[in-house]
Amino acid sequence: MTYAEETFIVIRVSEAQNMGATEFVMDFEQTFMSFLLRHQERYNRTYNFIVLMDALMSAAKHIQYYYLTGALKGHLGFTDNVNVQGEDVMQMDEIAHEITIHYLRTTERVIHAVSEEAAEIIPLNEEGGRYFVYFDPLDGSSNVSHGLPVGFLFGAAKRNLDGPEDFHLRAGKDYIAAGMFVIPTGTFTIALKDAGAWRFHIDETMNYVKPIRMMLSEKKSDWELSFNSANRYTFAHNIREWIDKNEQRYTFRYLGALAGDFHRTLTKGGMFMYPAIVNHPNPNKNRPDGKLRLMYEASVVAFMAEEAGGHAIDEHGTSILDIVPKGHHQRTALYVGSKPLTDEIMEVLAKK
Ligand code: FDP
Repeated sequence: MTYAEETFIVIRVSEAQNMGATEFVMDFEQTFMSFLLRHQERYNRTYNFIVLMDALMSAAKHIQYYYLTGALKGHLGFTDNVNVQGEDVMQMDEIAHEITIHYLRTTERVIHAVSEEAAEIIPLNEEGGRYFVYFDPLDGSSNVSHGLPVGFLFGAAKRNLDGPEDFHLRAGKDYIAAGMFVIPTGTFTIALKDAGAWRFHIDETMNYVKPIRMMLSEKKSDWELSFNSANRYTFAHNIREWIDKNEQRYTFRYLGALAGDFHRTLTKGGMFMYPAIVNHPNPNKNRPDGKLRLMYEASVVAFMAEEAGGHAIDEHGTSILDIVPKGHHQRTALYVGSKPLTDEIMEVLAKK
C-alpha cells in the first residue's frame, strides 16, 4: 500500500430510514495537500515544500478562475507587448505570470523564479530562500482566444544545503518536482523525485483530490502519437521517414498545447514530439535547436515521463534530464513518452 491509498476516505451518511429518506452517499477523496503531507512525513522531509506547493496550488486556482471567466470579461486577447521569445504577449499571460509571482513571493522560500514571461530571473528571497522555480504560467497560447486547454507548467529545484550555493542553472535531473495544471479542465499532474507521477482532479470545493499513480501504458494498441503534422516536411529526413513508415500503427492526436498533449501521452502511452525544424522552405524559419523551452517545458514533461517509466530525448539523442541549460530560455527539440518509442527514435537520430 502507498501513503496515497492509506488515507483514502469514504463516508456514507444515511438519514433516518423510518422517514423514508434517501440515502446520501458522500465520497471524500484524499486531497493533494493530505497526500503531500503524508509524502513529506514518510520521507522525513521539512514542511517547506508544502508551503511552496500550497502557493502553486493557489496560483493555479486563480489562473483557472481568470481563464474560465476570460471570454465573458474580455481578457483572452493580446496586449501590446512582445516577450523574450519575440512572441506577442496575451492578457492572460500577464495575468497568470503576476498571480504566480505574487504567490511564490509570499512563501519566502523561493530564491528566484524563471518565468516564460520575463526575460530576466526574478529575485524573490535570495538570502533565505530554499528553492528555484521555473515556470510557464500559461503554455499553449494558440488555444487561449478559444478558451481551450492550456497549461501551467513548473519545475522546482533545491538550493545546495550542504555548502555555498553557486546559483547554476539546474538540469532536469536536479529537479525535486515537476508538474502541470491543465487549465481549465481541472487536472493536475505532479512527479516527485523517485516517488512517481501522480494525477489529481479538481472537486466541487476547488481542491485537487484522488491521487492516481501514472505509469505509461505498455499496451502498444493504446499508444498515441502527437506532433504538429503540418511541420513533417521540415523535420530531418530520417525523422520524416520514420513518421511515414510508422504513423499508421498509432492513433494520432494533436491539441497544440504541450500540457494537454502530454496529458494524453501520459495516460495512453506513445510519444509526443516536437522535432528540430531543419528543412523549412524559408530557412529563416528553421529551428535547429527546436521550439520548446528546456527549463519550464521539456524538462518538466521529461521529469514526469521518467517518473512514469518513460523517457525523453532531444535531437542528439541526449536525455533531456541530463541537459545543463546555458540560458534560462534555452530551446530544445523533444521526443517524450514510452521508452520503446524514444529508443526507436534514438536509433533513427543516430543514423542522421
Ligand atoms: P504555443 O506556441 O501555442 O504557446 O511552446 C509553446 C507551445 O504552444 C506548446 O504548448 C505546444 O506544444 C507548441 O508550442 C505548439 O506549437 P505549434 O503551434 O508549432 O504546433
